[in-house]
Amino acid sequence: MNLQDLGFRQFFLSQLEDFAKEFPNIARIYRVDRGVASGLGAMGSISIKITKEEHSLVVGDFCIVEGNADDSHYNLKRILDRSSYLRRMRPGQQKPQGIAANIDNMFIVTAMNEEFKLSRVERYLIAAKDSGADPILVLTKQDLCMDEAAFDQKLESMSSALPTFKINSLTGEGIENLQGYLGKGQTIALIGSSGVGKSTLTNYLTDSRQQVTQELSFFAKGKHTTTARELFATHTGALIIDTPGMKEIAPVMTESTISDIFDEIESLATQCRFSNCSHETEPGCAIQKAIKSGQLTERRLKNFQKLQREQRRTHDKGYQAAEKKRWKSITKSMRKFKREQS
Ligand SMILES: Nc1nc2c(ncn2[C@@H]2O[C@H](COP(=O)(O)OP(=O)(O)O)[C@@H](O)[C@H]2O)c(=O)[nH]1
Ligand SMILES: [Mg+2]
Ligand SMILES: [Zn+2]
Repeated sequence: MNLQDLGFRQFFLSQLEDFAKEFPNIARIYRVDRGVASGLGAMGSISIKITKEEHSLVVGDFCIVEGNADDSHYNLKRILDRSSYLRRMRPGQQKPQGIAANIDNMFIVTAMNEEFKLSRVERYLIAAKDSGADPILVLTKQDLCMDEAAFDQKLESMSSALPTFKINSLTGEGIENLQGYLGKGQTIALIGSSGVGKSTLTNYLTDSRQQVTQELSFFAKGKHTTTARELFATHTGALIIDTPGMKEIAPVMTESTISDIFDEIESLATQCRFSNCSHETEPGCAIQKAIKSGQLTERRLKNFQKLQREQRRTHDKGYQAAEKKRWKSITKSMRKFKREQS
């Protein structure tokens, strides 16, 4: 297997200390299971033992392994620095969970029906920003869309210049327009809610029978098919990672990634009369003015503010400490109240 065809390039090459020695031991991870990962490299397809400490390994990683084909026991020596890293927060956990690495383009997949929500797309855009991969919006089930004009209008209210493609994965219509992202050695990851058609698109592009769509497996097992994140090769030599359904991604957010996605709101805010404007009822509010004139939607402002609150709640230690203190004092006064009542 040619490493370049696996997505290996200068960025990774420059991390090698001894090219001649390390080159034969480079593998790209195409599947991760408990305790073992599957990799592909010059040595062919291999299994790599992973210990607890190495559980940060994700699909798409490039790594250096140790071992040989004879005893088929490869060990992980080193994970190469990632050119991009898709990750998410999980409820009740402090540390983000890695999803996939070294992705060039992230396909945000959403269906052109009731499933479609701009606020969800904006959430995915923040996840893409955090990952370092370039986002592409892929709208599936074009055949089921009743009012395309209304749909386009919705899309326009999102200010970013996001490359957008409408497809029908059952017939393949529109998929040819994605070819620019599907060249040899290019890596893409599909993310989106369960049922939007990620596996169907993956199947169309890979023509593989390893992956069956939900519909087929429904009879077989009565549950979803995409159980593991896996890297597949498309007809055109691109590498594609399908992800099992994530209902709503909780991206790792910073003030700056949110500002990047909502940059027009940030720049409007600088034009408000008061520098501490809450954009509600203050006179001279540039944001309220933009909403009245139809330049900005109320929905977008609301989502922006919601994400900002979420960001502070999950990532801002000072905010968390203040909240904790506030709740402590509420609980205390409630106890006092109860005591006085009895
Ligand atoms: N009409 C229509 N149905 C589609 C399209 N793409 C996928 N589907 C159907 O949507 C269902 C869910 O697809 P699947 O690929 O399993 O979704 P996933 O959960 O995102 O992987 C299946 O029944 C597919 O046949 C499309 O473009 N048009
Ligand atoms: Mg699927
Ligand atoms: Zn304002």
